[in-house]
Amino acid sequence: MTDAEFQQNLIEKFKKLDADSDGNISFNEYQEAFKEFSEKTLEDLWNYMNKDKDGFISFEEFKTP
Ligand SMILES: [Ca+2]
Ligand SMILES: [Ca+2]
Repeated sequence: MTDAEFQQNLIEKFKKLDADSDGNISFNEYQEAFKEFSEKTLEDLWNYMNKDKDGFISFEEFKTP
């Protein structure tokens, strides 16, 4: 996979999670997408990804491991 393909892949994933296409993933959108995870796992992963704690996952946060 090239860097461009990898980037495109990330954008596709982000768009799928961003149900209302406002450029941010809200906790509700995130929860809908990962219903099969336990609440604890969801919260841990959310807190890990939402680095600036603003209540949304931006694309910048999403693409940063
Ligand atoms: Ca959204
Ligand atoms: Ca954030």
